[in-house]
Amino acid sequence: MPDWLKSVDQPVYEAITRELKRQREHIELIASENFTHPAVLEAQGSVLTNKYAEGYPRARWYGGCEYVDQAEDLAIERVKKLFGAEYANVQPHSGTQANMAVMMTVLEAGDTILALDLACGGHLSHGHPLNFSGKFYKVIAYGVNKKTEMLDYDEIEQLALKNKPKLIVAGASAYPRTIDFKAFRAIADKVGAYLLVDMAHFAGLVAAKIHPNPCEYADFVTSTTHKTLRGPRGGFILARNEFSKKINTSVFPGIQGGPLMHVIAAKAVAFGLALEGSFIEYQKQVVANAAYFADCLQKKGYRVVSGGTDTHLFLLDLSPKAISGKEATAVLGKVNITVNKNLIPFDSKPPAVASGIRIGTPAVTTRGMKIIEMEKISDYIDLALSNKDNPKELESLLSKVSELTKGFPLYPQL
Ligand code: DSN
Repeated sequence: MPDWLKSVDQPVYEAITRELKRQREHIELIASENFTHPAVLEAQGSVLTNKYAEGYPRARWYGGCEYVDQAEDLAIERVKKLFGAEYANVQPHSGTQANMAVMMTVLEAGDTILALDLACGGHLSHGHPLNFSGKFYKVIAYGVNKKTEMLDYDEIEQLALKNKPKLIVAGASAYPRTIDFKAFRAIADKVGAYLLVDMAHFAGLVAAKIHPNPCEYADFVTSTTHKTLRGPRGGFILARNEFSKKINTSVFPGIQGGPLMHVIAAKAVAFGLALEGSFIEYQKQVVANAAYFADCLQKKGYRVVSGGTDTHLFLLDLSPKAISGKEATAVLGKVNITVNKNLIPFDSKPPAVASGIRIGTPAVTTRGMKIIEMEKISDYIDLALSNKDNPKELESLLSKVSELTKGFPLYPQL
């Protein structure tokens, strides 16, 4: 860890050191998290944090932007290449801000949007009543089919025909199946709606070309950079050139001031790494690990929502095991396995308790774990949940987890 921090601010240094230790010693299964490359950390911790650069490359409101322009140009060119997009804006500070900028580009307050219900895997920024999207716009939510727990495109079409949304949003935070972008495009065309695909969760899979590319169908594609894409925390927007001016204005000065140039440089590094061949192998392993992991738990009698996964994540319905998502998260935390509680479709429990947990494989795969480790971790999860009131068993599991994580060193260079 850096010596400066240690001597200047001991309490913050300690918090960071402890977090590094936690990341090293825990099995990280939160589907939206990953371990970014040290080169990304270095760019994000660089002197670019000192620079104001409101505006866009070669059209800034501040002097001295020639080198941050280079970084932003690299990020734009690389992300366009990665996804085959005509236009990119890499300034959104987050996925939510990327969604907000797109909505502000094509919607007026009070317009109707059609998006996936949070309870069925949607995201807060797709119309939750407490989020800007739910406050500014009229939100019609689609869900999943009760039997298959998968998107029901006939139902989505019926809702679109009935409610004539101006924008249809596809994409999710907790939906394990491939989304049919072509079907969404056809529905959007039928009602004259714009189509926004939020690919934040599966962007890495798209970049590796092992998942359909929403850029081929959507008017707007938004994403974060830190999930399967394995970059710094942030967002971006892709679209056709015709929307470039309007989106640029929506991001700045619409909803943001100075762009975070250190983060944009780190995004450029992450996009560069994602263009390398090894990124494809990594993403294939992420998906293979998730499928095998879900299978292992199913064989142990757990119910996997929708019967499996096509992506980097799956949902476990714990109601047959008579344990809530909240309790399971706490029990697994005791043995250094990190997950998050999650609503399952048609959940009878409130979001803060939830009947399920969400499990994702991007982070453990970055550590080098393969299906043999997924089998081990599924054993540990089962043992922990079956022995939640047995401190001795939990203690023994903690040592097994510790042995496993030691075999896959994380950030040995830090
Ligand atoms: N909070 C993120 C997730 O965990 O999926 C979505 O933004």
